[in-house]
Amino acid sequence: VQRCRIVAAAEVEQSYIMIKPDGVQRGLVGEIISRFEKKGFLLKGLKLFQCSKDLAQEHYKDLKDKPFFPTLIDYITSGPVVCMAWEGVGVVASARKLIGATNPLQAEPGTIRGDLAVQTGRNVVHGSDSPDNGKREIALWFKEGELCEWESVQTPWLIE
Ligand code: IDP
Ligand code: MG
Repeated sequence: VQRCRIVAAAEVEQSYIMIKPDGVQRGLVGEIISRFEKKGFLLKGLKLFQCSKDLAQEHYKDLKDKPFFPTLIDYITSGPVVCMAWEGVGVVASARKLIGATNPLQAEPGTIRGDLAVQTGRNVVHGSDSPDNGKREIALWFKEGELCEWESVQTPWLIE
């Protein structure tokens, strides 16, 4: 309630964050979720999910002409992923910083990929690259009714 009073709705964005199958297999789910929780963003949706090839191809449609596209689709569909919708002012760009560069060897220490991965083809997590793509991806991965409308008791202690 307080957040709505002090932050214009237009400024609030959502980012689609996904822990990829390697992150799930390597037991990094808690570690990765924890980084977004501790930063102070609001979790609006969360599920463990085995995605189809069609969904993976739709999600990554901008990359369909890349040589690595078939192996990317195999990777993303190789096991369950954790789908998340995170909300907050500036969450899209901030999540990209928390995640780090696409190539984990170039990602800064302190970022998720910089700390937890070594190869682009196994870079443990996805984050939307724009607010529009955040909306598109959340609509793609979550069904009606799967997101929760709620307010965190922490909000007045995060936003003045
Ligand atoms: P991003 O995930 O940092 O936004 P994108 O360029 O959008 O990076 O690529 C999407 C995903 O495709 C990457 O996270 C990675 O899993 C995979 N990918 C990108 N480039 C390569 C590559 O050169 N080889 C193998 N996989 C790649
Ligand atoms: Mg991308």
